Amino acid sequence: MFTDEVRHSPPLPTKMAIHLEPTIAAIATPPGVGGIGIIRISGPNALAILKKIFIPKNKSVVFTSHRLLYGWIKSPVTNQFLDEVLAVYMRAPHTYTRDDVVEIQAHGSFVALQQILTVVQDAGAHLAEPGEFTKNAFLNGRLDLTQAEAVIELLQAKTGKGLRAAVNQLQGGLHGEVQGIIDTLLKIKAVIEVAIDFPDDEIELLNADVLREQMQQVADALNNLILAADHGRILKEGFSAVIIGRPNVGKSSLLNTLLREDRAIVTPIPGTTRDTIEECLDINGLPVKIIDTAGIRDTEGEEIEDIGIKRSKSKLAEADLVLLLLDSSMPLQKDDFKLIADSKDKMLVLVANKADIGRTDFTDECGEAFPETKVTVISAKNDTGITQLKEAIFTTVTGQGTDWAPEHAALPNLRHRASLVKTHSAAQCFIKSLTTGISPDLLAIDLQAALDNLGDIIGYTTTEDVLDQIFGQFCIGK
Ligand SMILES: Nc1nc2c(ncn2[C@@H]2O[C@H](COP(=O)(O)OP(=O)(O)OP(=O)(O)O)[C@@H](O)[C@H]2O)c(=O)[nH]1
Ligand SMILES: [Mg+2]
Repeated sequence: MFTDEVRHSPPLPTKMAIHLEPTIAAIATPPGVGGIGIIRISGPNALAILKKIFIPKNKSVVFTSHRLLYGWIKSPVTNQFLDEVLAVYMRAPHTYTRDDVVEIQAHGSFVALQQILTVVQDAGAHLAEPGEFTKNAFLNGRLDLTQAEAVIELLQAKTGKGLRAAVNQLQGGLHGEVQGIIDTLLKIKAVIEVAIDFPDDEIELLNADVLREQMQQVADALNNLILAADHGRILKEGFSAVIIGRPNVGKSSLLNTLLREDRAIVTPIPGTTRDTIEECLDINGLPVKIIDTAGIRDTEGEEIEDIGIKRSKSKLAEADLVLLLLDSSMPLQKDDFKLIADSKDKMLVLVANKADIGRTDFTDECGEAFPETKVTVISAKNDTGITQLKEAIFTTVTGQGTDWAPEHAALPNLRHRASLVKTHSAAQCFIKSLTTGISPDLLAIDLQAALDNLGDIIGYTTTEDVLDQIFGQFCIGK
């Protein structure tokens, strides 16, 4: 997989050029029983190791690159045949890591795979660290850091939109945007450096208006990426939505209808739900953690219900979005008004449930009571209005219509965002300094700060600690 070259920036950091690694190996498929399981070996001795442990069916076979071979794995120590396998040798650089790679497709028994891995280690491979294959791909310059991070996002994507965003980043979407800004900054840097080298000609060489305009374009591009990071967070990590309301308004019924399963107990007895129930849901491509809660009301000191209500209130405080459920079959109650007041700092979707037995003037009553908030009318029991409710949730959270598709653009993550914000402030300092007529040497400092921060995103200047943190998030074998 992923043996194709991905678009890459020209200059490699020095550490990439001097990178030498041992041959590493790991089980690349998840633990458990599967039809097949894959062991991946990467490094200069990958082929030598394969030759030591693999007995091809066709004895005269040549180990041609990227060709699948059939045979058996045999332990050179015990001479025991371990499994019937397919094996492929892929010669560098057209591989995932850009080193020589061997993949052995064995039967998907975890014990059998462990035994083969032990034999591979006996033949000279080191056990790979989590993410070490991808880290080597990065160090060897096949992927930049944003693309390596895209691999994690691809593996962890919760929805189709999240997956498409990861693929876009893996194809170099974010890399291209950042590299474009770096290229502009390098052009500005060239002008500043000439001005530093020829101070007498400073006035003619430094056309402040042109430089200011160029840097303003950089600042605008950075701003757009910072905004896109906020979209990316919603799209990749999702948000939490808590269903809140008086007892018996149909909160658990709504949870069950959204999940399309009988998850929570539903009864006509007010106070049925005592504990909170959390489930994951895909709402128009956004990952949502949805939480059903105990109905909130003034109780007469019923201990268990009181604990449940306390939990409901703390979930209300933590959640990103509140789905406030009202019972449209009866007039608005004092507790409804109280709950709306409690949700005033939250993103709010007001839902009138029980439309099938609802009062005809209920929406008018809501309109008068809460003129600022639109009400979505549903019947959780009869499964009506649910599409409209999902749309209301989507637009409230994203501020966009349901055709919103940010996954096709570059979506920086929080790490990138922090560097973009620093770059933006360096760009602003540069513009300010130009206006006040500061010397080219000082302008060069702001410029270098901007370049270094962008270099951190791509991985040109990223420290070992940050790299360890990023690749530590991977699983072993990736
Ligand atoms: N007619 C009608 N009844 C509904 C609807 N939604 C829920 N109900 C009924 O209302 C009653 C309470 O439903 P639940 O889903 O348990 O309500 P809840 O808000 O979770 O209640 P608590 O857990 O006690 O706070 C049950 O009898 C449901 O069948 C609806 O859309 N229409
Ligand atoms: Mg309930």
